[in-house]
Amino acid sequence: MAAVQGDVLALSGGVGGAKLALGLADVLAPGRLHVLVNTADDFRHLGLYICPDIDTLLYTLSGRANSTLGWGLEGETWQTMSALEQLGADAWFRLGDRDMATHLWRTEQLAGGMRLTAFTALLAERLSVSSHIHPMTNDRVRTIVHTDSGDLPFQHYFVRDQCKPAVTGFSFDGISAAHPNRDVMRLLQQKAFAQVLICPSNPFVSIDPILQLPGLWLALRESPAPVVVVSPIVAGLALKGPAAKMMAELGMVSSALEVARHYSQRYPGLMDCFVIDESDATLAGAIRELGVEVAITSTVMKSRADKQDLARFALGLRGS
Ligand code: FO1
Repeated sequence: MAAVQGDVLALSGGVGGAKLALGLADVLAPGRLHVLVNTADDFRHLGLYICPDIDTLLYTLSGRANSTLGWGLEGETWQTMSALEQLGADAWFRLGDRDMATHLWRTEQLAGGMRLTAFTALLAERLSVSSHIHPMTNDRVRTIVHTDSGDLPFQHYFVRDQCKPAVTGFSFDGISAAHPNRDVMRLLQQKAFAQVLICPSNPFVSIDPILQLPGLWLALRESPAPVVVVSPIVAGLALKGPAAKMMAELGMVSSALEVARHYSQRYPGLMDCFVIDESDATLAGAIRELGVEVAITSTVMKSRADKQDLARFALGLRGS
């Protein structure tokens, strides 16, 4: 399979996206993968500046991620959390004792004026991650989840309330004034990428916040690189997280076809190829009617080899 020549840009958020990013990092030469990461899940908690999608990606790419949880560190201890609980302090957002070092150091560096992009590059280097990890913006963008019991900051919805409230919509506070990552915009203008990959992350709360940054999705569409999307929904289910539940609550059928429709309606002309799982092969015709090429393979990533196989498959696609 002709491997793609040049650098690759992946858009990712959450645990699902990090899995494909790991497969891509494994099959590409060091330094050829760039990952544009969602930061709209970031929040200040216990006085700490927390960036869950950046940390999940860095821990995954550096082989440190907690394999059971998908987030946080392997072999973690929770002494600080249990001490906070004993004090009656907020302990619903689980910060492991070793993970705490990342939050403490980032909070200190950003308070000293370092930008998130610079700190993320420093952290990647300290974790020996050779891929380029680009926070989607240095500006403050925060996902608000609109539910039938009111508006919730993302982590309150996702962790504190365990995704239980029924969603009615999403908004990204601050996004209209935010600038997309300048390095990535420059690389797009320089036509540095041979392919753009949208990872199987939650379309609403991981990918939309990135694509809706002013000027970004149009820059992706104008770039010569084919844009390949890997469906986060397989046989009507999200493999991790609340995407299928959100779709049902938004009145959408939770299917790969509806994800393709969501992206093609919001970002017309962006997608060149949509990758679906073999179990969804019957949806291919309807997706092609959206004007998108369809590629079919096994998209369920259980083993490391699965991640590498899916990465190789996606990199071999050129789109229409
Ligand atoms: N997710 C949870 O479901 N429960 C947690 O207690 C939790 C803690 C946590 C700490 C650090 C971190 O980087 C991620 C953490 N996550 C937790 C995951 C996080 O909420 C999500 O991965 C993203 O925000 C959405 O993908």
